[in-house]
Amino acid sequence: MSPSGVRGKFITVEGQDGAGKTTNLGQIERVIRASGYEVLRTREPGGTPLGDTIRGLVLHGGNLDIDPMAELLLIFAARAQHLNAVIRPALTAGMWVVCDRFTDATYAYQGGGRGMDVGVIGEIEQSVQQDLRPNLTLLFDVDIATGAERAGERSGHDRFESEEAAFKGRVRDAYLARARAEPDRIRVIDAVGSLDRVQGAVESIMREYIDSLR
Ligand code: T5A
Repeated sequence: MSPSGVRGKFITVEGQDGAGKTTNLGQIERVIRASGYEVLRTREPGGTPLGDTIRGLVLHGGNLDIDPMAELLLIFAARAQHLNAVIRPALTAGMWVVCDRFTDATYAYQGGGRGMDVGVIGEIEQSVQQDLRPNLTLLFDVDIATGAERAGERSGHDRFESEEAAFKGRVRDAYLARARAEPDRIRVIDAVGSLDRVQGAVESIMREYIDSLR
């Protein structure tokens, strides 16, 4: 059951750094459009001028010695703005929203990676989002070495990409634990294979979801 006023569907895309989320967003959008729905693509942290400013701090504020609780609150501050200025209005207008990362990333990075209390994350989530949760989440899963190798091909690593392998392992474990807890919403894609295979899996999950609505 959707929250009141929401007519569109909220699709989120998750995974470790370098898993291939961004590469596959276009494919997700194409399947949705081909089924006759309008789509808005956005990302977190970001999606608004305030959110992009916070993104700059959280990803590149390596010199700021950001406290984990401050990081968590900055991410939810960006999310509050994004939800109220962009995501809710689009869903209310009947558009589908495809978001590159959302609150599962907070549970994975701040909860799993940084070890923040997931009960606290849940309380802030409830205050900021009320009853809004993603309808479907595609989790791109790769082993740590593959993710690091793919992310490593870019120059200038952000604060999370610069973390040690143990942090990345906890992020992956937290994502997979969430997928086990919510298998209907979070669909895991083995993203180690060729792009063709990954795109085939994306297409079949999206088609199955859209068919289930008819
Ligand atoms: N964050 C975010 C938090 O800590 N808490 C939160 O609540 C939120 C919302 C955001 C950072 O913020 C943190 C987590 C993140 O570290 P980001 O830029 O949105 O950063 O996320 P990144 O994961 O850094 O994005 P990346 O671009 O690194 O990862 P993607 O999008 O998963 O990977 P992508 O698609 O750019 O692909 C990486 C490379 O791999 C290749 C691509 O061509 C590209 O070169 N590739 C493949 N190669 C071979 N085979 C395949 N199947 C391939 N798929 C992709």
